[in-house]
Amino acid sequence: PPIDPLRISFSAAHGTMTPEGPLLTRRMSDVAGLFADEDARRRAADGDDPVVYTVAASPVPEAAGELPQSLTTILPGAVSGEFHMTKGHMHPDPQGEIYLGLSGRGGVLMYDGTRTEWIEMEPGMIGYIPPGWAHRSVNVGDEPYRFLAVYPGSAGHDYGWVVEHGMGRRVYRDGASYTLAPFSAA
Ligand code: S6P
Ligand code: ZN
Repeated sequence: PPIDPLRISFSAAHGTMTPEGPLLTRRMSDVAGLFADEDARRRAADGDDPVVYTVAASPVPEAAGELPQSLTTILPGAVSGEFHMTKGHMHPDPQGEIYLGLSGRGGVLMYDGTRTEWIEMEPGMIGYIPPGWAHRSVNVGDEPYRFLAVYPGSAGHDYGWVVEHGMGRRVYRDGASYTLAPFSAA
């Protein structure tokens, strides 16, 4: 059954949602194969194993008809120059999603198997992800990058698609900015 109406607060400063649902933490040891330089990723995992990103969620369930929300925080950093990012996924039930930038500087990399799109994100900006586009978020700044996601509860998450097809590009530090390089397998 659908849940009751909810009033939810979220913090752009802390990356929290209240009331809160499950909290996910992805450390360097959780993202094998994500960065092009897998040896450097493993060294970081075997070292202080830094957090790459966290995902806080509201209690709205991932169920048909509902509109769950989550708040992702990508910590600043890079692996051999490749900026911290989320694993990235495709919605197996092709449905759109919106991202609202809350703090920091980042972007959404999207890939439909042929075309790549990059949308720069900053506080107050909406990034729209159409159905059929895999999406990955990247922190290109030097402070936490945070965004709120709102997505259909029946969309699902297919991580294997990205492992198989890649994301079209990789995002590297380039001086004080960034550059998009052709995708290379890890
Ligand atoms: C869900 C939405 C986000 C991501 C989150 C983590 O549809 O796109 O909440 O789940 O940014 O990324 P990922 O790729 O590890 O799920
Ligand atoms: Zn998604």
